[in-house]
Amino acid sequence: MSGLELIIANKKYSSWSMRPWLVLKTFEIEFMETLSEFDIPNNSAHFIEFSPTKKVPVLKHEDFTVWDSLAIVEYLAELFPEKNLWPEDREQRAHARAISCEMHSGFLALRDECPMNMAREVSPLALSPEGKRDLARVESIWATCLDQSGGPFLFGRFTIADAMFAPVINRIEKYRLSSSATVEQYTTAIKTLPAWQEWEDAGKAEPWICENVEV
Ligand SMILES: N[C@@H](CCC(=O)N[C@@H](CS)C(=O)NCC(=O)O)C(=O)O
Repeated sequence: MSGLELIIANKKYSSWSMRPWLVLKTFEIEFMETLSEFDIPNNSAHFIEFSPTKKVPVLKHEDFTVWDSLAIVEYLAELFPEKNLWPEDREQRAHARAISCEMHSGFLALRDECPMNMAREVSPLALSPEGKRDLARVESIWATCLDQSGGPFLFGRFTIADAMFAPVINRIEKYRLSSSATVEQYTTAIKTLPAWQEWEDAGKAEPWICENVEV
């Protein structure tokens, strides 16, 4: 099936764009990619041309538009039921949805203090107490899932839940936030995904710098 277009922003910085992009690539779903650069001085006002929220990602399916990363991946899961983008087991699927929703609506301190940045030089950053709590919760989610599934991904094979958490791998690496065994194990799984490598390489090659998120 074609007719899908994913509109994203800079691969260096746009963690919400990365999530559905990783799902599309990893599940080998054909799509067209359109990158619309951030325009920070003008508050990315041009995003309104394709996004009702003025935010990315946006998925266009012929003349239908879905915005918001989680709604997009849910739409893809319905469009391609045979690909099992969520775990097949009902309880695991509910678990995967619960942690994906937790990621989508939470971890604000961790996300604010350590913006995703594919090209950042690795250098340590001291998290606030709230940031540390967020990180501890993420690590506990990963440890529980990997223990239960046996890895290498949260539910054994790659699912939407992994895409939702993938940008945290960049944050942990670039800001040297943790070297726990769980993080190391999960980092290896995520970073060996061909889709991750493709995104990271493209992000590193981008010439645009957004000073406001260069921490
Ligand atoms: N809840 C939204 C968040 C989207 C979002 O914040 N996207 C950022 C880029 S990663 C954006 O478009 N920022 C532009 C702006 O806020 O002006 C989602 O999950 O898609």
